[in-house]
Amino acid sequence: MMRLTSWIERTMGSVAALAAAIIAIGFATEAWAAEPKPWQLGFQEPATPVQDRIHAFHDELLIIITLITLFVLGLLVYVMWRFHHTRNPVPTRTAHNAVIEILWTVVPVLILVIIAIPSFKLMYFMDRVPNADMTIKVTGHQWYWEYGYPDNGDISFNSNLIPDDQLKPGMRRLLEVDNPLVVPAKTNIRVQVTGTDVIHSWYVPSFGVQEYAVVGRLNESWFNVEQPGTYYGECNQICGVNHAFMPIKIVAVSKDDFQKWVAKSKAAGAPADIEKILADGKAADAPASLVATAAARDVAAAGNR
Ligand SMILES: [Cu+2]
Repeated sequence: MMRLTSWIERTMGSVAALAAAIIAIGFATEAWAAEPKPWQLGFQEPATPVQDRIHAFHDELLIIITLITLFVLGLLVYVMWRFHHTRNPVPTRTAHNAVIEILWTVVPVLILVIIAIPSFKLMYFMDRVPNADMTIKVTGHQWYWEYGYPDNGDISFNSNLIPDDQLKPGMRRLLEVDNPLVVPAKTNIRVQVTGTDVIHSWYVPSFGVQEYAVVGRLNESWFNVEQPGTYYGECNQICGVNHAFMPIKIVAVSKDDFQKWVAKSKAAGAPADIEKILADGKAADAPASLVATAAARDVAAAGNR
C-alpha cells in the first residue's frame, strides 16, 4: 500500500512538472507573435480588431463546447452505472418519450441560435469597412502576390519568396519575401483581392483576413493593424506546385514612415526598402554617438562584402 501511495505521489509530481513545463513554454513566447511559433497552440496574437473578435468568439465557443461535452460525458457515465445489468437486470421496453424528444431537439436548436447571433454579427463586421482610409489591391498569381496602391500614386509591385539559399540570418524560411506589403498602422485599410490564373487565397492569421483570389472577381475585406510590426501569412488555397512558396509578409509602420515609403517608391518607380526607411528614422532619433557607431558598422559591413 505504501509503495502504491509513493508511486502515485511520484507520478503526480511528474505530471505537475510536465504541466508547468508546458505552461512555461506557452508563456515564454514573445508577447507580439505575428508569425507561427514552434509548439504553438491556438491562434497567433491578434493584430487587428477583427482578429480580436475572432479570438473572443473562439473562446466563447470553447466554453460552450466544453460544457456540452462534459454534460454528455456525465449522462453517459450515469447511464453506464445506473443501468448496468447488475443494478438493472430487467431492461425497460420504453420506445418513445415525447417530452424528452422535444427537449433534445429544441435545446440544441436554441444553442445554435445563441451561437449564430454573435457569429453573424462578426461576419458582417469582417465583411467590409464603411469608412476605409485607403485601398490595397492584392492579385494572386502562380506563384507570387502582386500588390497595388490605387490611391497612393498607383504604386504596384510583385512580392516573391526569398529562396532558402538566399536567406540571411534572422530571416524566416518560406515566409520572407523580396518586397513586403507596406501599410500604415492604425488605419482602416480596404483590401480587394483578385486573381489572374487559378484560385489563391490571401490569408493573414493575425489579421483575421482570409480572402479568395478568383479570376474575374473582386473580393473585399479590411484590416486595421493596431501596432507597427511585421506580420506573416500564406496562400491557403492549393494553387499548384509552388503553392507553399508564395508567402505574405506585411510591414506595418507609422503613418509618417508610410508616407515616406510612398514618396520614395513613387520617385523610384519601384518599391522602396522599408527596413532602410525605418533604420534611417531610428538613426535620426538616436543620440549622435549611436549614429556614429551604426555608420561605422555599415562601413565595416560594406567593406566585408
Ligand atoms: Cu496560391
